[in-house]
Amino acid sequence: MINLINLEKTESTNTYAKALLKSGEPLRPFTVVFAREQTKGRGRLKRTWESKKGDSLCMSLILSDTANPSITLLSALGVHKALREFYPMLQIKWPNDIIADNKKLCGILTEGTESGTVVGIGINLNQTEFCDEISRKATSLKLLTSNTYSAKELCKKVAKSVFETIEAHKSQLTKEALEEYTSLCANLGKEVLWQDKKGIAQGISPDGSLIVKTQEGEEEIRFGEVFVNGIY
Ligand code: BTX
Repeated sequence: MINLINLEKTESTNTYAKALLKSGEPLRPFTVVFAREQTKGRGRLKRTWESKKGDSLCMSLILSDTANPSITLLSALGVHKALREFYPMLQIKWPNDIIADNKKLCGILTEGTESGTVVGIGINLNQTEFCDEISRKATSLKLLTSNTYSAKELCKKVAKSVFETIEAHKSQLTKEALEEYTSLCANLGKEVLWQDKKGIAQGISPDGSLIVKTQEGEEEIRFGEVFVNGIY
């Protein structure tokens, strides 16, 4: 089912996937770009994503949908489903970090183009240490389970799960998807800080926004970054 584009080394699987979409070259359904080594991994808001050959999973799914918050949240559900069989106590930090023990195991970068959407997924697999900048906030499957993982094998499993999740919900944040997401969301009930505001996260709205109760009333955060007290 999966059409795997297997690269030895690339700057960023998201950049590669976006170039493929832009080229107009016909792409088979369920195409995934996988790289054993990524040299310029990107996070959200121009941040960098650290990865190491053999220890990290770097992959990008290509979808024909236009980018929207539903895709972002459904992707997190799909990754969660694939990874929880290895470590059940995983949560999602809104909008789409997969976390364990309040540390980041996986980051997802969704980028829209005129002809489709790229869902870039970075998972820490076999690292036992991280660089100083992220050592307090990152974890890996190996640190959590003491096992070692094959990036390519896991890529196929994660890709299948994310494509299936998006298909099952027809690319929409359905009532069932919203319920599942809400049950896994680590933000809820916690104090969150964003821009210069703070409040308590109450829930997720049907359009995927984070609902926060502040002293002034209820606010919906549509996108961006929130800091959650107690989570990295
Ligand atoms: P983000 O902006 O939420 O996370 C980036 C931030 O997370 C960094 O500023 C740093 O503090 C921290 N960080 C960096 N590397 C790691 C890591 N390995 N583990 C934990 N924390 C880290 C999240 O962005 C989206 C990341 C997507 C990465 C994939 S990899 C395949 C694809 N290609 C590509 O260039 N990006 C995506």
